[in-house]
Amino acid sequence: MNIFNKKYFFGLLTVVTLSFLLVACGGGEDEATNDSGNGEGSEYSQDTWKFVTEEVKGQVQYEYAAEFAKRINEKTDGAITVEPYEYGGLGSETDQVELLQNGGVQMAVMSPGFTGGMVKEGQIFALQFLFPDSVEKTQEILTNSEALNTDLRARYEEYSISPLAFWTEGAMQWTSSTPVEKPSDFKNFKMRTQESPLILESYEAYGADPTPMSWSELYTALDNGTVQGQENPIFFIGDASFHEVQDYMTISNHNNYVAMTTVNSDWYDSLGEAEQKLIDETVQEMQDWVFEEQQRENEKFLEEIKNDTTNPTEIIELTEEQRQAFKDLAIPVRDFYRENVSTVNGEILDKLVKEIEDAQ
Ligand code: 6CS
Repeated sequence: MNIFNKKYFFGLLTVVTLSFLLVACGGGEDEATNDSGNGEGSEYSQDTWKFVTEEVKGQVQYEYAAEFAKRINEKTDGAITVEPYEYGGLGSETDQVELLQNGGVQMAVMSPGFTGGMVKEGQIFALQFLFPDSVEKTQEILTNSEALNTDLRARYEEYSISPLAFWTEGAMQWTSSTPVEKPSDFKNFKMRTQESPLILESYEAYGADPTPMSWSELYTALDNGTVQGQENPIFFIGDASFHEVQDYMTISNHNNYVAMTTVNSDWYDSLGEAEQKLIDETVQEMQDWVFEEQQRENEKFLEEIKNDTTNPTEIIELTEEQRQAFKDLAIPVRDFYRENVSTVNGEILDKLVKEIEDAQ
């Protein structure tokens, strides 16, 4: 647990204004510490890049930005400093999307779930049971997919956001105040979701009553019963202490939590070839690193949740038959995506489905 123990801290998003000022003054909250030089003689000019994330220290996205900062610092002999920012000081997740778009920060780890109202195609990640059950295979597809890295990227670039990589933070599970084992358990169930309309649609398909909200409000909302459950990878459930205010965790593996490494498109285009290559290569190298990081964190927090006798959580492992009952209701949502969400007649989805089939 840390100060973001998240239950106390997040009432205090009033620090937003102050933090914006800090950003404007270039005051990164945790700059890359292991400066490997002062950049003299480096082929790179002195520069500072701000890198905002939706998570806090110890969680995958923030640790990703910190590792990226360290690598850039080393590779440029200290000429380029990357300042990673934890979630909490720069507004909500959707505020952070705007901040990247208007160039207030240069880089961001972004969850497509918070851009769904804008980049319609990005809602593809809301489709449950689409990616393989193997998280490793999923990471391979996210890394190599042309549908995502070329076609979907182009859709984001219409909004000045360039996703340079897609990666998984692990399989998502459900936590709840009443047991969830079959779709009827979701009937009228108040489910917290991210903002994408298609995520809401996916839970309505189970009969649930989805409510979008920021994760900063989630601990309290679960505690006071405003919502009865939520979905997230295990590391996030444990680190944000959601299990403390939930009685059950269903191992459903119904989807992967996908995050994107993004840059402001105009800023990226304005960089020299050497800087672009530096970023691209480092982002690619980080695909294996982040896979191992999420695996380590997810395993660690599964043990912590199991061993937390003060806040016992009953863990329900769905059988394949039980998962199939959810899958049967999730598959038709793909047609809804094709017909009502996609602006390219589901072409990106069709291509992705083919890539997934080929990869398996
Ligand atoms: O549930 C959420 O909204 C948060 N979950 C994760 C795994 N990362 C950040 C995100 O905002």
